[in-house]
Amino acid sequence: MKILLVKPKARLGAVLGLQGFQLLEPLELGYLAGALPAHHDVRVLDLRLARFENLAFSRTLAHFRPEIIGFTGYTHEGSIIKELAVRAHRALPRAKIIVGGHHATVAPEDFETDYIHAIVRGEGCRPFRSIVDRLEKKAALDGLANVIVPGTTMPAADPESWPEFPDPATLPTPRRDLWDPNRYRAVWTAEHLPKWEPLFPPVSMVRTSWGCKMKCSFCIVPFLCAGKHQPRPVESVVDEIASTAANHIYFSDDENFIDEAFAWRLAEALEARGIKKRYFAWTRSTTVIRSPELLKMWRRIGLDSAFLGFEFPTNEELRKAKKGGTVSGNEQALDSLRRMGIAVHAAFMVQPEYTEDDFSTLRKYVESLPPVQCSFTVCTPSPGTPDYEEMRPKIWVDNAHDLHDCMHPLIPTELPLRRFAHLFAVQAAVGTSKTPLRVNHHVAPPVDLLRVVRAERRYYRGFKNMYRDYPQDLWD
Ligand code: B12
Ligand code: SF4
Repeated sequence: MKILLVKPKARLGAVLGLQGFQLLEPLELGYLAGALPAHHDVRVLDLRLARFENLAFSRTLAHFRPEIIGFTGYTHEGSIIKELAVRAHRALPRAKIIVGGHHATVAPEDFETDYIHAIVRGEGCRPFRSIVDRLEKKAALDGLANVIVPGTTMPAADPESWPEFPDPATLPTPRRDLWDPNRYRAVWTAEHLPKWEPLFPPVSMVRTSWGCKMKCSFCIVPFLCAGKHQPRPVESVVDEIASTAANHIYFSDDENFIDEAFAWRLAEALEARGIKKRYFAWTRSTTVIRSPELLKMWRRIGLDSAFLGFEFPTNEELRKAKKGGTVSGNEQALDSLRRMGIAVHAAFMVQPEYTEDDFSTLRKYVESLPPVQCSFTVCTPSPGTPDYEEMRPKIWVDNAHDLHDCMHPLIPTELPLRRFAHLFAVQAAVGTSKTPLRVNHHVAPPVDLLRVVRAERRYYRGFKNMYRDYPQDLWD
């Protein structure tokens, strides 16, 4: 069968701003394609790469004429997917339209329409293969695990009913042959890079494990993975990394080192195979403090940079968010990683209730840190979680899902919205000024420096103009 897998292009300026720094492979679509028998003709259409996404979509439909179209998407892309599905239905009324991904998992009811034929929740490989098998035999789609056929009963909306993640050993190898690896690049952070080393190398995204054992109150991951961390078989990860064309690997785990034994085995296996790549990983301050030798080992095999959720500049906020760490612990982890030569990406969150003083506290705190790459989001519970239900009566817009990019406040801000957006943008600018390669005056190719300047401007503008995504009466 002819199968088209589509990743939509976001509309929110804040997300597009972030994309100026990182545009990563559509890994989820590679997994789905990898799960299908080889006789199908599968294509990936990543609309993030298109200047005119509607045109690119219509052209592909007209030339390829898929019989099955699969859409992936985050919550802020839900409406965009529905619009694309309508266009696909009009152009190819006989094509079957399937949706999956994060929004389909947390809010499947949003996709209950006449022109969507199946909604897949949770991990999609096995359900998607079953759907394609059934469609090939012209059979109905009812009764498949984790597949909802619109028009039939929707499952309960609480996280208890979310599908469990399967054993990662049963998952296929993602098909990276379906896209051009050179199109996917991310700004590469490190404490020091050799002179003239490019700042935006081609990057492959690899997942070594699923889930996290922690239960930070703001995070959706514990719900998605039922509180479990499940690593992949070491050999399959090593084979996948060895086979990627890119020299730079961005891990898309939730926490790369939380299972120490697995992380040791993986590092040793990569070293034994003589694989020399550069890595970016996600971890916690508590893990770094607990396992410095493990981090040193990873540094030895190529870990350039690690993501740490600093979240807040005060212990009171960290306690409230059940982060299980402290401000001094974050600083200790930062110091320890820097001494190993590993750069830190520190992620912070602001709250809609933030006042001028709170922003000032965060700004001063970030300014006081040693060189570090920073990012900022607004603390926003995910649809489907108890925290979201608690917030729901206070939501001040009709289209909350369209604004759910963790950068738009969904409840009234204490400050006037335009002022909030301004201070948020200033915060982002303070953050970018601290980046290690900038502080250390890395000598980079001029074209890359230009790209950084452009990305920073776009990122800043995306934050500053965020208030325009709301009805005008909420601006001031
Ligand atoms: C890595 C990551 C990123 C990376 C890169 C993602 C990318 N490809 O561009 C970066 C850092 C750039 C990023 C950015 C953002 N991210 Co992010 N990210 C993640 C993370 C940690 C892993 C995602 C991933 O790659 N998984 C690996 C793939 C293989 O798995 P998957 O996407 O889940 O896909 C499987 C299933 O969902 C299903 N499936 C998916 N699509 C489809 C389609 C069909 C047809 C079918 C049948 C099945 C199916 O099968 C897939 C294969 O197993 C998740 C957390 C998590 N645990 O999921 C957050 C997460 C997805 N991100 C999130 C958000 C909000 C964002 C941002 C919008 C905000 C921000 N401030 O960071 C931005 C914008 C990204 C965008 N383009 O819109 C949220 C989404 C919440 C939601 N309800 O939508 C998550 C869940 C984090 C969170 N804690 O809330 N992210
Ligand atoms: S440690 Fe990270 S991934 Fe795990 S629950 Fe907390 S925020 Fe989520």
